Amino acid sequence: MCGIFAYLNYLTPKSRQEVLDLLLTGLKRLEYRGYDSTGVAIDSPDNKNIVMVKRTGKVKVLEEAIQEHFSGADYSEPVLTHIGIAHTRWATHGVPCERNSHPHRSDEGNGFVVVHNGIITNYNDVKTFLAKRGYDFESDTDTEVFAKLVHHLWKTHPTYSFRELVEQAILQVEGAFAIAVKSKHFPGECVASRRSSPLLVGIKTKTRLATDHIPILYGKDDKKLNPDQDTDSGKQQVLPRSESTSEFMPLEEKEVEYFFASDASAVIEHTNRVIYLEDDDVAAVRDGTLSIHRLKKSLDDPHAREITTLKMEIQQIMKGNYDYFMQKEIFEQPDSVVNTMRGRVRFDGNAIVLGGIKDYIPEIKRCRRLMLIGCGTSYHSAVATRQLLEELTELPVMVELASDFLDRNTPIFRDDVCFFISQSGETADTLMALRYCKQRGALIVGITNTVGSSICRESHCGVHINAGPEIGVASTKAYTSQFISLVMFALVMSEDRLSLQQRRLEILQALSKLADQIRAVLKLDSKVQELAKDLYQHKSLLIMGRGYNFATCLEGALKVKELTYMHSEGIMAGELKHGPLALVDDSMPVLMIVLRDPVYVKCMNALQQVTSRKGCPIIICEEGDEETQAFSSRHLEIPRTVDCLQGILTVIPMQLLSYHIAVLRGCDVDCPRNLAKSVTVE
Ligand code: G6Q
Ligand code: GLU
Repeated sequence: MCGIFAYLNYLTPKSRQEVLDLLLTGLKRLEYRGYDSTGVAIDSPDNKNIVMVKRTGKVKVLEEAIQEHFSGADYSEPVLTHIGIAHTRWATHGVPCERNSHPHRSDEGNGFVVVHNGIITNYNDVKTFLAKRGYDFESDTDTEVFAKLVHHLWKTHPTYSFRELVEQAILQVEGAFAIAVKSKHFPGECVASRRSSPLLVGIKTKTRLATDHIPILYGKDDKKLNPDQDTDSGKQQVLPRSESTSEFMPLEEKEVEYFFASDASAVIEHTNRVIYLEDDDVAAVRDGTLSIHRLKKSLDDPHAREITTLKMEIQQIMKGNYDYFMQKEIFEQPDSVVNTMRGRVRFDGNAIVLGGIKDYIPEIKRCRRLMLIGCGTSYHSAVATRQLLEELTELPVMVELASDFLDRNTPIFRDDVCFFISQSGETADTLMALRYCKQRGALIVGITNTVGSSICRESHCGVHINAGPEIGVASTKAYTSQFISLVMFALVMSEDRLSLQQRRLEILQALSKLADQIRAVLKLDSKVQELAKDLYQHKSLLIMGRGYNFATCLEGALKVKELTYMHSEGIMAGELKHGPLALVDDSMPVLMIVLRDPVYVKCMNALQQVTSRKGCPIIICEEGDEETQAFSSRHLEIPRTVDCLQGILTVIPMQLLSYHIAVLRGCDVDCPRNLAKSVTVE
């Protein structure tokens, strides 16, 4: 969910060239968030239109295009008041290409243009509504519907202010977004809003601001609403005006500059005075006045939004309050798992819709077997969900390391369904395996985090895991989002199996609690840090488990290896007596996962084998499981969830442990030696 940056100067002379430089610099500050394409929109030199430049690739490409398109005397003339908007895109709907890049426009005349971060989940319904009213769409994105919806409201409600038009459009869309909108019909005005995606407003004035708060307003602008125009769009009524009761007034400054951005790293070099918008806030600037509105009034609403003073440096802001991107991504998982399920899992109706594969489900149900193919962490997400897939699809499920799969020239048949799991969507081994299977007539399903990637494009269908860009080389939130995506697929495959409804319901209920349970596990961070101090000077770490948690052992061992350069091995607890037990003595670090699930007794058996050889394992167990805890003074307690989802919770202490050991060993957490984020060579 990438980057928005908008700049409004009011009675502050700036040439269009200076504005474009500001917009480009703002995008450069947001590059670290990961993106695949960019774009800007400014007023044309004659002030009669809006001009846009959009490109796939890096900001540098956009910069070169701007130099080509926007140069000459017209662009060096100072302009007193102007609003420019800019965007870095991480595609979720529509491959990365120029016509899918933002800003998106309402019509040929660029009447309204919008930049958007997030996902409009009901965009198909809105698109149908607008298409019936004569709108043609030029992109494959969800975002475009917003620009055209505002335009439709403008045509049907000519008395509405710009802010009211955007508000009404927001009331009609579902999903997550941060948006900024500009319009040639409302020059010098900007409206921005957010719901589940971050957005802030930076304020720069020549003199110190007269206030530290901006009131929250409700309801209509001072314009009589033409009642008979309110019936045709079926929209929710805008609240009747309730005078702002607060002692604050909207910010009315003479010479002022406003910066709208996804995070403060794009603003800090201009001003340290910012307002962090909250969900459903609508920020509007008109005639230099900034006002904050809310769509719905609730009792616990504050009277005003505070203008805070930033104290962080750019570098610190880019990683939030974290020291590394990987650490930030570990702590993003309560949100990323929700984004993976957003618009797909309907907890009220216990229904699941995976739009990217729903047309292929009948064919998949008739297949001979499922094959899950990937590398590294992506392969582990396949191991983690294999048992559930077998249970709910009642099909044979094979999990394959792409490299070994290719080495064996594995037989593949036309009635095979092959899943290719890849965060980057570019891993060479996985891509080669995809092409091998496609040549043999199998159905190809892509599970990726990168729209427009090779694996995404070459698959017949697929699921976008919507984890947001993952910057750290060591995969964390992509793993849990891949895991969830495969669980959702298993639930879709079994929706018509009467005998499985109870099991499905149990899993759906567990999914609805997952984000909070992940937050609870993250609270173990300082305890894990203490354990890391015991371990970081050792040479090896054995991680043991079985059943639904064998994948966690493999993934945990991989995290330890790639981040700390320590040897680590994921061991199937059932294999202990067949060799690995020889490694155990009072000096070998061991971590064991022992949860109250169908293999609990067998795991306890393994635990006793280890302790009887003087092993002193760290144990990951369920909250309150005193019987298990009795076997070790070092244990991490995690919340109870349904057996097939335990692996989402048990992997998090492993992620944290590998992170803290890496820090203690002075390793480069985000860029471990010898590794790349995407292995595009075989
Ligand atoms: C794990 C690493 C690495 C990665 C594989 C597959 O932390 O990031 O093991 O999982 O290289 O990468 P893709 O998921 O992008 O195919
Ligand atoms: N869903 C929008 C798109 O795919 C915005 C994606 C983003 O957050 O950059 O264009």
